[in-house]
Amino acid sequence: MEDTFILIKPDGIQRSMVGRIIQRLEEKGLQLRAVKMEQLDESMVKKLYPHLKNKEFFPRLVNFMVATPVLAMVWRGEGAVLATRKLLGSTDPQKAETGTIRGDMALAVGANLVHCSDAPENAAREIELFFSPGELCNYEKSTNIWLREEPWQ
Ligand code: IDP
Ligand code: MG
Repeated sequence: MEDTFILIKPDGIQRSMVGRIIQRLEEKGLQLRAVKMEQLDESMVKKLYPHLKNKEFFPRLVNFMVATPVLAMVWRGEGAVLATRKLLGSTDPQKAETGTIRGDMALAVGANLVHCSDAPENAAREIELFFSPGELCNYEKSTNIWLREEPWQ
């Protein structure tokens, strides 16, 4: 089982997409471990996006990310990091495939609704940034066996 970090950005909050985005993650078979609504500041955006700090668009990205609170979450499942990257689609919604969250629900790279981790090591770092270990719920869902490779075993 793998954990990944998902964050609904201010446009998702403003456009009332929280329910629909969570529904897509649940439908995929992922399990919610933690959720928190939080107002980010510039230093937190820098910590979330250390690889973008020197980009010319970074000041605009900061303004966007601090515009309203965001919804931070931890989701668990087999191959959860790659599965959620695919579910979100390309960074630029204009290039994202139809059927993906960004492809179906957004139009601009500066307002692409959701963040998700791009690798297991980044997922661990991002989860630690937003949650203490005690905030991550450990529980078994009775449906989990029906998401396995061989559910009948
Ligand atoms: P990702 O969100 O698909 O992982 P990253 O390259 O990590 O993509 O970029 C993080 C976020 O920075 C993007 O989701 C998007 O909101 C913003 N961003 C990335 N590239 C651009 C750009 O060229 N213009 C404006 N915003 C960008
Ligand atoms: Mg990224």
